[in-house]
Amino acid sequence: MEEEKKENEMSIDQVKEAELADEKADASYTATNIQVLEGLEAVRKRPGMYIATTASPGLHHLVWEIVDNAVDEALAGYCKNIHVSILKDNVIRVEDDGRGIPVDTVSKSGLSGVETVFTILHAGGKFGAGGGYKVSGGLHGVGASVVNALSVWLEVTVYKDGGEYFTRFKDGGHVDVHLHRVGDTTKSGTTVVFKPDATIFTETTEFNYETIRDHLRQTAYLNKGVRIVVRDERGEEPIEEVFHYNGGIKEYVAYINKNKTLLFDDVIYCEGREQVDIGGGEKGYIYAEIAMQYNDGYSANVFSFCNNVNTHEGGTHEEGFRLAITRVVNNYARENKFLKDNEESLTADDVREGLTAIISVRHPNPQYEGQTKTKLGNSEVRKIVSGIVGEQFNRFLLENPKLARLIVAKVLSAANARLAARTAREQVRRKGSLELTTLPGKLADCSSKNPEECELFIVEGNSAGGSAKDGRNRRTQAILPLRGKILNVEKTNVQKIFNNAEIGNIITAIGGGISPEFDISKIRYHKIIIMTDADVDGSHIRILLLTFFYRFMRPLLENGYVYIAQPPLYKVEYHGKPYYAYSDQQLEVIKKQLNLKPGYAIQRYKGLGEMNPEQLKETTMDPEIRKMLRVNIQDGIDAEQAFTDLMGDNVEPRKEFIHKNAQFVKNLDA
Ligand code: 1YM
Repeated sequence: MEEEKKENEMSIDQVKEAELADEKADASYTATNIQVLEGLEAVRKRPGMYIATTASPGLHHLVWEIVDNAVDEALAGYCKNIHVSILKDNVIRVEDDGRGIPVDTVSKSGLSGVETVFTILHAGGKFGAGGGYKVSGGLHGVGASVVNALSVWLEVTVYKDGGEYFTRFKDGGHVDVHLHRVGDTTKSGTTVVFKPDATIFTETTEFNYETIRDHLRQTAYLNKGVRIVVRDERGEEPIEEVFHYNGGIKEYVAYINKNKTLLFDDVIYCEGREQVDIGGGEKGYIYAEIAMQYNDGYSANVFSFCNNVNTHEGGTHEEGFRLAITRVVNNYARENKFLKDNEESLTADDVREGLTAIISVRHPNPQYEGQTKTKLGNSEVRKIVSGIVGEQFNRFLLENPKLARLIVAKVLSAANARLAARTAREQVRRKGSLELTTLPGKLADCSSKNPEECELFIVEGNSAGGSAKDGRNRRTQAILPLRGKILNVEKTNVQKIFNNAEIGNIITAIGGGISPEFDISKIRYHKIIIMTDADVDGSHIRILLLTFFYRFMRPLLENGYVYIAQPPLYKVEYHGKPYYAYSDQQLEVIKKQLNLKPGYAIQRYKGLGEMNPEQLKETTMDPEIRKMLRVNIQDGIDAEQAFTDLMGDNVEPRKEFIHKNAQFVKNLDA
């Protein structure tokens, strides 16, 4: 009524003006609409440009994208709870209790805020003046519109200022139901529900609960105070887990170290922020927080993040951290006469030994470099992190002299081990066995010198080694037999590791040295294949080798160069022809197919040594026929825990791991 009256009272000019404005809005709306559909169509045509892969990681990327918007709302201080559910039929629902995405019309696009966010590429949170602090994820951060473009349908419900609003898109972002007010509410927040498009994600549209859970656990650790509930409703009984850490990365470090023996209980925590120009005359803040804790082990575990994205390749934040801890410990050690004037300074690696640390920065304009674009490049970050850690870590040492002494003693012992290892290495080198030109006598090398086509089989036992040598392709396949167990590097210092002959052979054969100097460009094989028996000893040797690679040649694992051979468990001979089974299930299938009577003789391979060269070749080594497992470490932190659990001092986590891995105990020999 009110409106009508007003319109009646408008002057002709006013009416004309209003009509003109409407037309303009219509035109802008139509223009936007065309742009929108072109934009979203581009995403559908080349999804790889936006989400890198349409395989399983890309599918999960959609979830991170929507969750990131909710997390940003939490970082801005408006949202406390985020619920992420996998619904039946692999539909995802993400809910938050923030302000709700704006529902008003955005002048530039002529669309509501919600429609803008979900249909315009890179709309992000930047439209409208004076938006809050908004970081772009970089690796993620492609925006909710990309999720919409790659979904068969997507629904958004916004609860805001007393109203509930709803909109729906279908077929890759076409508006199905325009944003409209559904009714009243007292709630506040945003709910997004979507179903990924199977014509885009051709490999799989099946979400992995563990992947989502692990990612969200990490997100909760990195954003203290945010409560994240993850739920899987696909099974008969729903699964639900809650992640909520008021201690943030301090708790994260303690969690990573939970099965390790600590040097002392305290987690050292540093934080700070600095204002920077972010262009366009606007100012933003760079925040940095660092948590660290020493354990009594020998490895360094430093994990870094920028805007909640794991910077696997490190970068300026890690450099600043390393500079600062090295400087602080050296100064402290010298001033307190733990290090004499004539003694060599402690190195960054000495200071990092046994250190678990998380570095988390937030940057309004991050630059990523490196092969996988996971290396932070912004140079100003180096000084900021170094300044924060330099001052606050130093203060910690001054305020806690007892703990400072423990740290210095630990670092000094690392330095001593390094010096001893250097001497040992020089001795070994003089003897000739570690020299890269002198390959181990036990190695049957291949003739090709092109690493890309070369394979190194590390084989358990001399007899299997002999069969492997005879059954191999001499041009591309090299064999290194191992005698017995190799050293558990998790419980040994560097010096002993160097003096171990089996390890020395592996290092020399592979040819890239070991960390910190490991050089992947020098390795002689791009496939390192662990071939052990299918029994408990074999599993043990395998895990020892993997631990060694993880600690000393990690890039091998990161690049996916390490494989596990899959020898058969059974051989069935039928009318003179061999049939091989690689699992118990497969054996049952073969028995059925061949219609074997019970009691038919079936050979159970106890070890690789029982196979003759021809059999070993045709079941396990021939690239045309064989099946191998590729070892990959997707998440460094989970791998770190798995190795500590398996190889560390505590027995309980090891037992638990073995219980969880039925495969491992199933092959227990009587
Ligand atoms: C389940 C997903 O997207 N929540 C969400 C998103 C936004 C806001 C609140 C928000 C942001 C701002 C102001 C701002 C976004 N808004 C925009 C844009 N959850 C989810 N919650 N008011 C509300 O950044 O200024 C983009 S994301 F651009 F519309 F402001």
